[in-house]
Amino acid sequence: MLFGVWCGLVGTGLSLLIRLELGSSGVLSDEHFFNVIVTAHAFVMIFFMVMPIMIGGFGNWMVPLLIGAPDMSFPRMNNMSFWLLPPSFILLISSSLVEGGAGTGWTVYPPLSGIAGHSGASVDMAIFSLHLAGMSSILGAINFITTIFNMRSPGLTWERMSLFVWSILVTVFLLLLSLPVLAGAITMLLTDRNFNSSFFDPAGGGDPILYQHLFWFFGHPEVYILILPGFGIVSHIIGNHSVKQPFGTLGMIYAMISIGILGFIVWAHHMFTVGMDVDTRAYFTAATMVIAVPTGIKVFSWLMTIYGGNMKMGAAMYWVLGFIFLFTLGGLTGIVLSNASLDVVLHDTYYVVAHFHYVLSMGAVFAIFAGFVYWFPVMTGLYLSEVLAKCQFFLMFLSVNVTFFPQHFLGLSGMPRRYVDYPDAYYMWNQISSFGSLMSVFAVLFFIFIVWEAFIVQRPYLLSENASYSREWEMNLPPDFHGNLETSIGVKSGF
Ligand code: HAS
Ligand code: CU
Repeated sequence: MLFGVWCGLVGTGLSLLIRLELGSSGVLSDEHFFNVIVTAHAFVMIFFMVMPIMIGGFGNWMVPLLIGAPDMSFPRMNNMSFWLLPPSFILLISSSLVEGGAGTGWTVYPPLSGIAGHSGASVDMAIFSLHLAGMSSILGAINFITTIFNMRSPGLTWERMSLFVWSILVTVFLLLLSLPVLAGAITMLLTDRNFNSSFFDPAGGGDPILYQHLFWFFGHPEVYILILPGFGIVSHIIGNHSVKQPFGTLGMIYAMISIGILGFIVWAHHMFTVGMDVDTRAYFTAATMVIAVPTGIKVFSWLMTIYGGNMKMGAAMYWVLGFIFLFTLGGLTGIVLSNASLDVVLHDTYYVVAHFHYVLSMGAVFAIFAGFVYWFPVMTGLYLSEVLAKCQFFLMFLSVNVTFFPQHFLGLSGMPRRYVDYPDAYYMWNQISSFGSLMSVFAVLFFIFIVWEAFIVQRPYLLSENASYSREWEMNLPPDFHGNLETSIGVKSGF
């Protein structure tokens, strides 16, 4: 979790560089270097911030507690899963120090990522970085599957298991099934670059579109990998703050499994402009739209849990409500993009950038903030200042909306993504967006201050004051649960 937070600060720094460049028109930096920053920003945020915090951090910490296990199945494999990440991160960062860096975007499409587009070693280093990060995730996934299948406490049946644990279980299956495909694609790219193969080179009978299919067969499940643990955190917090079982728990489980399965059969909605035939585009449009159904089940079940619940409006709940509102907004623009005919004009514009930042910066990141604020007492034995935490939420809510809402307008009026400059017609919305980004950096610094303040002031976490948050409530167990929690959990935390 600390590694993820630290990388998150690196990623935030990179995002501020992007917004500083785009805060005014006229090229201030080297065009290729701009793309190197964009590429590094995406990789750092996806592989070194969201995944390590959600799966590596909250997953490893909370899953054993929530299933009543003393620890994960394979602690040493877990350790290796972690220690693969620092070298992976170092490879990524140092890739931008050799031969001008990798300016390929996180998708690493050939021919730009081929030997003609990037002749130096930087893309090779980025590929090795992805190999290591992928290995780390696969080891983690094996560990979670083994732990959740074998180490649940007696009586904790599948339907009774916490929705957070379910979300991690579905996520790690997606990891296990999608990452090897990415590994294959980037290894083929590596041999194309270095050993004269031509998987993606038409000159040797290959096809660059094949790379896009392989990448997005991984890439689309990956976006659900980024959001599903967030869904779990949100369900968990809503269930506990409303002091009742989450509404439609079984439906939520089926919805997550459906999202996981459907996520594997929609990948070509990222490729509507490559020249697929119209029937194929119709299929991928329809299949993509179907995902709104299980996702709608999640959203409406959360709302129904809040409705009629005995709500405690703590700071964590603010983040959760912000999540539901803004994730839904981002999901709806996703539905817009899933229309192949609309996507022909919107593809590679800022509309796409606005879409994925609503589901990521305001979906995944809001869920991380919610989880951090909610579990902070469990992790440290201390309370955050509720007043400061609520103020910080409003500052962040305002600033990310100021940053990303104008990007819808930029995209609709045709501003392309991954460009260092723009015509003056796009000046106003870009300036506003950059202002919001600067504000959000201050909001992040404010959050660091709040955490520091909690350690200085040392407000203790008293179990007796939290009688309604009994261990059974934490685990989302029904009141008639007669399992054997006491013996299997051991003395682990302040639950
Ligand atoms: Fe997405 C591109 C479509 C969810 C992340 N997405 C991206 C990229 C990222 C990303 C990172 O079809 C850019 C990748 C790149 O670098 O190029 N996305 C969808 C759809 C959903 C969706 C349909 N995306 C996510 C999540 C992400 C994420 C979650 C990460 C956390 N996305 C696309 C498409 C592209 C795309 C196109 C390619 C664009 C291009 O040209 O490059 C769905 O899962 C969203 C479902 C959620 C909802 C909201 C709640 C549901 C309710 C039920 C009622 C709603 C209904 C819909 C019935 C829909 C409340 C009615 C429709 C109305 C408009 C009113
Ligand atoms: Cu997708």
